Amino acid sequence: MNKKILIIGLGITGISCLKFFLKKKIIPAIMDERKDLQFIKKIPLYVPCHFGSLNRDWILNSQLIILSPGISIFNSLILEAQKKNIEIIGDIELFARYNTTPLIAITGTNGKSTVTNMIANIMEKSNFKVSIGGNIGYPVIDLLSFKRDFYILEISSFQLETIKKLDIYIAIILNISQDHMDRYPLGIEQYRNFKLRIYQNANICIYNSDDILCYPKIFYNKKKYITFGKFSGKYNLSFNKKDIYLKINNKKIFNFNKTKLVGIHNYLNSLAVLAVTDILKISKKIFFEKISNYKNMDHVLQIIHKENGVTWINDSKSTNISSTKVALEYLHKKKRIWLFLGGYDKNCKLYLLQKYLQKKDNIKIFCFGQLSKKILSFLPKAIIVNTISEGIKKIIKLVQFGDIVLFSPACSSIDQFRNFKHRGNEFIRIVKKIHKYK
Ligand code: UMA
Repeated sequence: MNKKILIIGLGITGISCLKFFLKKKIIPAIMDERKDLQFIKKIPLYVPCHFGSLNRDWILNSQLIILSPGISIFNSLILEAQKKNIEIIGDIELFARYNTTPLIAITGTNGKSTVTNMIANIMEKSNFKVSIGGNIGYPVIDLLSFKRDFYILEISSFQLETIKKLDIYIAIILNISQDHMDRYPLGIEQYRNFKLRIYQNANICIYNSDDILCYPKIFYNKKKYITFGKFSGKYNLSFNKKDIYLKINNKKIFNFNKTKLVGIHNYLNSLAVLAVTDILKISKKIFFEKISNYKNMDHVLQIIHKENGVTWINDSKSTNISSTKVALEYLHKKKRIWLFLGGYDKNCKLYLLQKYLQKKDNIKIFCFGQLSKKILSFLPKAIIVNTISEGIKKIIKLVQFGDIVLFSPACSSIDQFRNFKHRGNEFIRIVKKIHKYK
């Protein structure tokens, strides 16, 4: 490759791409708007670096740009480069150009990481060699060094912005709702259009047939389509008094109440997983066994402390409204909930929570971060705190036996934290510390 290559963004994606090129004896230039990158000293001196801003000359004089997902293709300099016909791709497209391993790829507003993990667990148990990667936190380029039967990728809308031809064996869209509206000024349809790109070169498309936004815009004869949903689809649910059954083509085959899996959202996730395992002809016995014992990921409805009848729950993975609603639906059974909301403004219709929260008694709201004043404007009874530590200290004096403290912010974390994991770990650390020295 004799092109002048520029990598923009030196987070885990940019670094993985830099390593990939250097291994191939190709020297790209690198650029990041931050100056204080910790690992600058580790970058070989012969790699041209520009830090502290986006350098227009470098961008417009490059021939191939590898854009990190955190930087929008609608950035004005990137648009200028596009007009000059400079090729712009992301790490997923770069990976696709070298990959020969079949892919299972999952997108959706919520549940992607859970479904990625569930599929991997079941396939491993069935003796497939698999690795997971993508938005779940492992850059896809790193997967190329592992020989596997399948790679299972979690792919975000940001990553789908820069794909050109990504051959996928099975592509899944779990659900689509308001998220990242700061990045998509034209609204949810624009966000949806990027999500739908996952179907472009997929052999089999699995989608949620209760959610119209997940439907492909065009159906092709050469592709296979499989549906799942709470009420509709080949794989769906049936409610019978307290029991909730998994049905295939209207035939009950499994009672979710006999498992440790909790929440309708997880039952729906497992329907998509079953569709995949059926394609791969994995036995239902393995599916049932793995699903029955599935434990939530860290930062998803994670019980972190119980004391004096009060349960403290970390749900920091909730970075949008629908995910917080899922948490409240699951927990709100006549218990009083102390809810932490807030963070970075993604221009999503956060006020939609107002109608939902007003219907529920017994929810006390503490808000923090960049969005706290906005939250107060539509939830006037909310209490603003400067830090989560301040909120925890206040709540600990007010809670009573049976209460739940839920950290499910409904917003992105990047105003105060590195990411949702950093935010969740801080919540856990402070809750534990305050209880210890109480
Ligand atoms: N940067 C700029 N200018 C910008 C934005 C970022 O220079 O306008 C620089 C930053 O200074 C930083 C670097 O770019 O040094 C960060 O790059 P990045 O934001 O693309 O982050 P990575 O570390 O490469 O992580 C990315 C994904 N991050 C985002 O999409 C924001 C990770 O998803 C993903 O796990 C990782 O690639 C591996 O694929 C995180 C995420 O928040 C978890 N995803 C969003 C979500 O799930 O809602 C989509």
